Amino acid sequence: MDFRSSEPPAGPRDEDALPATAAAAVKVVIVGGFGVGKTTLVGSVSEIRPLTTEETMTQAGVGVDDTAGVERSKRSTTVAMDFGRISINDELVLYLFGTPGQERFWFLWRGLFEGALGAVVLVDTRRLEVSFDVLGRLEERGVPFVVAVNSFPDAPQYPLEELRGALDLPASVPIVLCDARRRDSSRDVLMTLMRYLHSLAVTPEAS
Ligand SMILES: Nc1nc2c(ncn2[C@@H]2O[C@H](COP(=O)(O)OP(=O)(O)O)[C@@H](O)[C@H]2O)c(=O)[nH]1
Ligand SMILES: [Mg+2]
Repeated sequence: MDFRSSEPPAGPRDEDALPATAAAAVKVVIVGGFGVGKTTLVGSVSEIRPLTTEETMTQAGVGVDDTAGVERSKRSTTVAMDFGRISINDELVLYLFGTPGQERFWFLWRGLFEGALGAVVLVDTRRLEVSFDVLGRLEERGVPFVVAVNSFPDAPQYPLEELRGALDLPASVPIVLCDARRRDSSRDVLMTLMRYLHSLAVTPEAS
């Protein structure tokens, strides 16, 4: 019997396997208000096919999900979470969990933050307020985070220090610009978080 076929083999792909050298796996959570680019960031940076639980937005979301100011192409919304993986080097692997920003999903937060070392908060300068609740919740929980300002073309641009003031962020919290659609930019955001977590571990009073 001839088993040759043009179909890809079933089961895990080689690139999905964890490198044999991986010594540490770290859980990182990507949060932010509705439509700030969480699913996009996890998708652009993940080396495995990202798992995403996007649902087409239905009438049920009308009046609940605030789509004002969101890209016109935003036709789906994350109902549970995004999941991806990125190897920072041969030994360190990050597992990324994108969580929905809508208030009706707060109940998911407890489980999602279990064991998380840190978080990335994505913000959209057209709608800073959609990320306020998320920032407050992270501060309450004492989860270390960095802020990434996602660049939408028509979004107003402010100096980062002005945004720091508007978001009421302590001077020690890193704030960076990013384009969540670009892998290198999303990777830089994660590297900023890793450097920040490292600095906190070395000098805990910096937080
Ligand atoms: N121009 C631009 N569009 C983006 C960027 N990030 C996300 N988008 C678009 O914005 C919309 C919302 O992004 P999505 O990742 O679904 O947001 P989420 O609700 O936070 O998961 C989508 O249509 C994306 O294609 C970005 O950096 N620049
Ligand atoms: Mg999403």
